[in-house]
Amino acid sequence: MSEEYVPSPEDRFSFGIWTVGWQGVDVFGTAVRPPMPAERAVYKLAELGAYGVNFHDNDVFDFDATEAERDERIAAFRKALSETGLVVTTATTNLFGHPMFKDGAFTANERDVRRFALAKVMRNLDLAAELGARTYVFWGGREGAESGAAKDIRTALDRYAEGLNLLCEYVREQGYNDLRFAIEPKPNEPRGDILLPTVGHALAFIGSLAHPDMVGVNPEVGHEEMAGVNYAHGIAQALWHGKLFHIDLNGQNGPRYDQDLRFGAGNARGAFWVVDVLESGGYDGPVHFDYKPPRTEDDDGVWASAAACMRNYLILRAKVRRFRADPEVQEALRSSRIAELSSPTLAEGETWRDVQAAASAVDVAALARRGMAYERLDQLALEHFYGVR
Ligand SMILES: [Mn+2]
Repeated sequence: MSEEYVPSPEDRFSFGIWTVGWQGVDVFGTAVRPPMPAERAVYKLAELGAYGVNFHDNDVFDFDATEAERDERIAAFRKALSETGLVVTTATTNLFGHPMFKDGAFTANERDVRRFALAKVMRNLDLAAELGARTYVFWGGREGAESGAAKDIRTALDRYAEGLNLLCEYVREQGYNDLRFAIEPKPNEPRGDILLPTVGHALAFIGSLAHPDMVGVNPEVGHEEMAGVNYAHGIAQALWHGKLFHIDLNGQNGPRYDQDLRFGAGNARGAFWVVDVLESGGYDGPVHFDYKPPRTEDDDGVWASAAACMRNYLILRAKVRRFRADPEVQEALRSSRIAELSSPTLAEGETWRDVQAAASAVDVAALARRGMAYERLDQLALEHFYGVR
């Protein structure tokens, strides 16, 4: 039975190098674990059954590395990738760690910061393309403010769009045709309020860009739940727009600091519906985890938590499949008229006139009396989730 929960590269699980490499530095405490070279993360993740990795430029080499150091670090990373067969699915830029980015990168008030940030991205786009990444993520964690007069939000959005438009041009002119951009929303932390706080804000913003077809979203479970919204609904809407380019799976217990728990922890029942949406089709990117092994863990704990992300996904996938295949569930779905929502409200050839004319024939009292039977349906889902069916 437990055999089916063993990850393999066909499952397309991927991890950020920074996840298992997190040293546990937080607002109140210093590092609890030693630095982890990117290549060690690659070898260990391959052993655990992962398929790919995602990296920030400064996960591989330091911000102030010399050219020789940069080359040496990239060579070690590359060697680990070729020896393990792990794929670079995704890459991104660290535009938040260095003190120069204290007021943001693309939307920093200081113009020189913005120009440096764009050059830093372009340099890592070259490396990302060389390593075969298909998605390039933008998490604008420092793009925001703590106070009202500090940032003119409409002007900041002008600069945000200007930056992404320039980078789209760069990718097109360099001929990196396989590369797409994905914006990762977050409501707050590290800034008091971050620009593009939710999936909805990001989707609306993308529509105003010069090359909207090149840009999608990378929603993170915890970030949406920090905003109190339903992650499964968020990714379903992103799929509906054709914009779910990437996902960041992890765990969170509601609106509080960004917990970055392993996937399946935190809002576990929410995770069941997340897997249900992903398994129902339409998402073709890697099943990517962006979590942080808690500060309480030593090196063994780091790998236990990484393995658990994949195992929990496979456990939930098996449960979701059993739920969908259960004849009693199928009968309950019929009782709740789930399939009826697929019928367009107007029949072919009808107009508003037909709807208007038919209104008097609708049995209002009968519709008002009839229950939707969602409680029975949801109890079946819960029982599959609890493991008693
Ligand atoms: Mn997070």
